Amino acid sequence: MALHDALAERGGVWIGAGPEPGEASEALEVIGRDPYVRLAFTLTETEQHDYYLGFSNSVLWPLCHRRGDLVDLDPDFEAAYRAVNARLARAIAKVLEADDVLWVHDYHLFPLAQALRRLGVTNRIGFFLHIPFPTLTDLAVLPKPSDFARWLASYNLVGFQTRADTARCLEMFRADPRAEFMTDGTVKFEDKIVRLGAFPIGIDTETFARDAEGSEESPFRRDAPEEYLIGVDRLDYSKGLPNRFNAFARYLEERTDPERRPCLVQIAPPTREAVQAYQDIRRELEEISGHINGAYAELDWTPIRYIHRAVDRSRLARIYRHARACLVTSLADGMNLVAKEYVAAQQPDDPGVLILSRFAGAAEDLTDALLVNPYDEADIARAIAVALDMPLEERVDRYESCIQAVRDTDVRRWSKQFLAGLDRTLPSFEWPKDE
Ligand code: ADQ
Repeated sequence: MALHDALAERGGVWIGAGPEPGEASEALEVIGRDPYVRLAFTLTETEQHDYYLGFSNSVLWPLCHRRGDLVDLDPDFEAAYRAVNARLARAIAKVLEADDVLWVHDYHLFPLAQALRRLGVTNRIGFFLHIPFPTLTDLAVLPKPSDFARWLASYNLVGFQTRADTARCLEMFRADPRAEFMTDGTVKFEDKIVRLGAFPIGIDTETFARDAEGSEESPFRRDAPEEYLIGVDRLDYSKGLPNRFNAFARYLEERTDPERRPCLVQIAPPTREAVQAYQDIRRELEEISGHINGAYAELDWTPIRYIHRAVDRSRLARIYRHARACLVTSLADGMNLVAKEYVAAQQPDDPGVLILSRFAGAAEDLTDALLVNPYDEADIARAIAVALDMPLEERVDRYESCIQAVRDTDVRRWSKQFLAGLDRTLPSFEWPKDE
């Protein structure tokens, strides 16, 4: 959505992986022209397995989300990752024009700029990392952790979600004797100069708020739970769903008024189901929710409604609006847009309460949410009790602070600030060669 708006406004070309695996090709295929040109590159079946599910989602994703135990160091994965980035670079180099600016997104493409520079590409290239940047200890899980510095230094500008991510990346460069810190805040690495910075991503706040207002009727057609909390996450082990469910059970166990029967509505569509860790988390959650419903349900009350599929966005906005609280309990998360969507969807004169993990990037900005330690189920259970009993005045105060932070990081501002920052960096053909 963010990039769609930026491209439609500024003009440009979108390049991404095609929807289906096919034959490896050195060319990009036009898959759309309106409102901007879209080009696709094709992954083969093997690359889909080794590059996408393999190195991207079974090495880099767990590594960046502090799950070194889930990293699969199959050498074929690493080889496919390098090969796909090199082939994509060749395909892009063929269509790139002299004054084009490239904006590369996310962990699937860390080495793309290095591969492009090797082909002689001197255009400005920016990179935005949507997920957390790893610590030095996390990086040490990789066979060649020092690659990261070279990959990143090939960009002109590297953007992170938070100041904490930026600090971790600086720490990586600080630990590398090849890096030098320049007085203008950039990092010189071998013959390259890179600028690093935090560009917290956001949502289209006004559109989301409008969608939420759409209709005052309940988003549930019938049989609406009277008082509910909402959770919306891709079904991913980084999102802290087992601890959320267990904390909710703990809240139910400890509540002083047994007549109070809130419901946790959890919407969690499956992703990356070919990866074992995702099959495991799905099974674990089904067991926990079945167990909790078995223990606490009454004939007219189901404590956890667990919906295992995607929900239409405007309906989602209304579900947020009617929820008394939203639970975001990620163990690690780049930003977490659900937190911002929930705030944007609230009714200003009677808002719900955001319960937010300290380990989600969003906690750096939404400091007046109810911040919790997601590893501490008692802490989350306490926050649920506090949220459900919070007086109106405090809810409004917290909401006003949070909505301000959501507006300040609106997605349009995010893309404008990043691209303006990239435009200000030195084009690479002006890089000082020797000093
Ligand atoms: P994700 O890990 O996917 O994104 P998040 O930021 O929460 O996490 O974004 C999920 C999006 O999908 C939200 O817009 C949400 O509304 C939507 N969504 C989730 N479940 C849905 C459902 N069942 N039906 C409909 N919509 C659903 C990665 C990083 C994050 C970072 C984003 C953006 O992991 O940390 O915030 O990129 O940079």
